[in-house]
Amino acid sequence: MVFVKTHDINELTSDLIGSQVVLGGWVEDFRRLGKMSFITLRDVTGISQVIIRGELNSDSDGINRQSVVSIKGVVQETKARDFAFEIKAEKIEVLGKAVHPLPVDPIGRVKSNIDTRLNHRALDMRNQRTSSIFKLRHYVLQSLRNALAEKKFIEITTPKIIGSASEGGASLFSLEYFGKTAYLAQSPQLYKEQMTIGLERVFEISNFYRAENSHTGRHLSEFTSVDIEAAFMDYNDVMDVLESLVMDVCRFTSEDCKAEQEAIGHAIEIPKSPFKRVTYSQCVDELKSADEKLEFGDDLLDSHLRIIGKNHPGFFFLTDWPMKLKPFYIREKEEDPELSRSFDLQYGYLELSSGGTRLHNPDTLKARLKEQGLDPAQFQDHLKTFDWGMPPHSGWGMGLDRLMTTLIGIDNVREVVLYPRDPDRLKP
Ligand code: AMO
Repeated sequence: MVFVKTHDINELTSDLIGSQVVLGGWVEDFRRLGKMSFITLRDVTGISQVIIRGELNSDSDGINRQSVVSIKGVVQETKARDFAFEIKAEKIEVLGKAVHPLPVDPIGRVKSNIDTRLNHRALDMRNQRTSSIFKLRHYVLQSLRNALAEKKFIEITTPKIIGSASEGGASLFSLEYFGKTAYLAQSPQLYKEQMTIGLERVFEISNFYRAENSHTGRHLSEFTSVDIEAAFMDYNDVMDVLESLVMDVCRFTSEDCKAEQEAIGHAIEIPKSPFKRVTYSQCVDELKSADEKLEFGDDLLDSHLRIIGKNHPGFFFLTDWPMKLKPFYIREKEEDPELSRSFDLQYGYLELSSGGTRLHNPDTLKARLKEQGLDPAQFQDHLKTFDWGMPPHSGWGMGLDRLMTTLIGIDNVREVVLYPRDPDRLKP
């Protein structure tokens, strides 16, 4: 029994030369050369070379690639180019044998398509590119949480099983809930607005659910949303918060995640700040001059956004959408009530976030619900909080999975989600 790990591979230093250590990891390569054998051992932190002289113990016979092993040995200097040190093995124990051949080659020498990799995701995670994507995702979350806490936002967790639609009726998954119908939350919209009453500035990072039958590289049935809501802020203020977070994430990952960028083969760019703010009306003019047939008030189709995205590459805000295209909770511009205090954050054609200033007057909110064909009685639990001293507030929701794809320069959200859910994928 040697499997109590004393060190991760990246903890081996010259101070340890001559000392006994116990490492644990996976056999990336195993070669016999006469009476010597060499193991390339990988753990989550790096790779090391292990040297076995002669037949060490019966277990070393059974070693094959990708099995998990525990190795007790002494750290020594090495002549091998790719390693800082090597371990002279004293005892090896195979803790879990890997079958041969494996359904996915973790080294990536044999390429697998994305469906095969997703069907064997845990094994795919031993691939350096894949694991680096998820390490980056971890650092992005860490950076977002730190930046929001610094801006005095309080993290909340809202329910995901809800009794009525959070944003109106569309795209809801329903489920049976002790004899009643419940739904999976599409967003924390109503709860996050309500929380501004007591906490002023809140954020949530959670999974939400959309029953959209979309088959694209940017839509999932279950996605991770980063949401904020802030009392006493206007939509311009929350755009500033969003821009500052995106800048922080890009700077932090670009500077501190060099190994991950190298493994992915993509250098994270630090965008130019401030991000451009382009109004919806300006986009309509740009589309008309590109001979697109559309009028003020029409929604922007994917084909339109591709043109706008070419005109404005990288991050930019698309602001001041017509009121009629926006959900019931968005507030109008007093100086031009056909327009809303709203925005999307775009990365070229891709929508990363949308948000705006909210209505906080309960009478106007009730009237707007009716205008949009929604029944205020269905929103009673929400509306009653507006009589308890609701502050003016604004917020946004950002798709974390989409943000990840822009950072690492790929166009399929499935690459950055552990076990993606889409209309064709419910397992594993
Ligand atoms: P919206 O519906 O625009 O706004 O969603 C916000 C952001 O969430 C991401 N997103 C998705 N990502 C992957 N797959 C999906 N099916 C999917 N749907 C949405 C997008 C999108 O920009 N309550 C408002 C936000 C607010 O005003 O605070 C909302 O949910 O990146």
